[in-house]
Amino acid sequence: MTGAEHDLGNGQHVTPAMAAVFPEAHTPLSVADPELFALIEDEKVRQWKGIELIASENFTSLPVLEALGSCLTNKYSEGQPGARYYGGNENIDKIELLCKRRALEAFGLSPDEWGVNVQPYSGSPANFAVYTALLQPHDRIMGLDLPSGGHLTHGYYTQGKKISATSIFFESLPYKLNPQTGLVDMDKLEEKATEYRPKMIICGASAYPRDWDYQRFREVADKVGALLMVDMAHISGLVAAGTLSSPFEYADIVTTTTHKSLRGPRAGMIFFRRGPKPVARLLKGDSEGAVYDFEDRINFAVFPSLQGGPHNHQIGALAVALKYAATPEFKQYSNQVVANCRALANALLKRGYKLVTDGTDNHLILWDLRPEGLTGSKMEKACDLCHITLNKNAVVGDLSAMNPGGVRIGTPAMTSRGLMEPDFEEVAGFLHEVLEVCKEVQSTTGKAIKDFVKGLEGNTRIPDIRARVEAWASRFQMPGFTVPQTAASS
Ligand code: DSN
Repeated sequence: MTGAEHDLGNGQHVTPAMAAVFPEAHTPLSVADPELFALIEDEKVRQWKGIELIASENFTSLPVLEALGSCLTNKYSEGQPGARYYGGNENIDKIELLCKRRALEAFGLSPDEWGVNVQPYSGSPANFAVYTALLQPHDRIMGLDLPSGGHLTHGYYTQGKKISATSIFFESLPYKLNPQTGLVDMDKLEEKATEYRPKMIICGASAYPRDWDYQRFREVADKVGALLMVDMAHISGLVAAGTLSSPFEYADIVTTTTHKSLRGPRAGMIFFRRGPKPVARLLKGDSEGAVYDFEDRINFAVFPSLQGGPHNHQIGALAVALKYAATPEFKQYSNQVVANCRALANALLKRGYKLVTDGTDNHLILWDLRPEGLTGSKMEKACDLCHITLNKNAVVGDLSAMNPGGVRIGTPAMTSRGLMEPDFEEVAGFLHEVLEVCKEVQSTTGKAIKDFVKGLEGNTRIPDIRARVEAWASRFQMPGFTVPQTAASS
């Protein structure tokens, strides 16, 4: 042994040979890389002292973080449990099977009717794997338009440019919101689908404050002979908890990320139907008694078509999150996410502000800032300076996502820190103050964003709001990690 620092306890030690080739093998991050360590500590403080309102973010748990930082990251395991391309997967197989079992249980699914692939690295690869598996190049798809709240991977393109790979490799015709109500225009969707005859209809969004009429989507899909894929990434935690309606009765395929309302690690899943097809879902070429053939096609699309080795640390961490997603406490959490969102919405409405659809059913609201003479970018920037994190977002009637007229605000992350309805009324108070500053600044600088940002930076109310936001937010505990002692006592 070369020194006390190499004694690992339990009778184990770092040998001189290992120390020579791998000196940091057992060194804590704080010693091995103080520069990166300090940046992570700074990020912990940022997360703790701020009000986190990005609707797609959440704070995960210590056991999820532990599994993410475990030795599972070391292992290659291409293929499926029991049929891998490398040896040494006896433990990884058990972990992936556990994760799949828990995924089905969390959403109340029978393995006779549904299967799941838990290997997608995240939501975008999951969606592209579905398209790769079930569509031919240039097949037609229909998804919610991005300026209407849809996701890039649902086929987004602009007048001059195909933006998403989904629109590069497939023909995409978006459906939209009804400009009067801000709700998905189901009649128009049906009319367009009847003419366009898509091979797949994609239901789901990144910025939609209401629940979905899955039954109507199914009816349209059946009418035109399309597959129905539901991307429930934003709401999967609320679906698992039963807080929102479930798409599984109606969908052929359901995809999701796992780090949003589900509160797991950053990863993705694809659920696919198994077993005999109901007569109403027989597609052209299917005979009666046909069975779903999605499983092999989807597994093959994930690997070898699109991905390499699964990220086993993510799959292990996801198994942990799914265990908790099936508990009564998670149901209570999800109900609170929605109750908090309603409280926030009502507090803003009471102040006379305009929300898209005048409220919310789920974890997010879309605040239309156009009646205030502001853009989403300005509010986002001002909030950032006050240590409130949210994002600019298109609101119904915006033609482009580049200069949107509103902001998207979500409650999953702060609900994980224990905030309740009265706390979100205080959040509305902070947002109101920031908006007032924006108006005041714009009245002196004019509308140009460069001048506006300069005006914000020189505004004396901002440091005061920031100090009060930080003092307020740091009263709430952080899940998953302890804040650095120096920050906690400052
Ligand atoms: N970027 C995510 C969101 O914020 O909605 C979706 O992928």
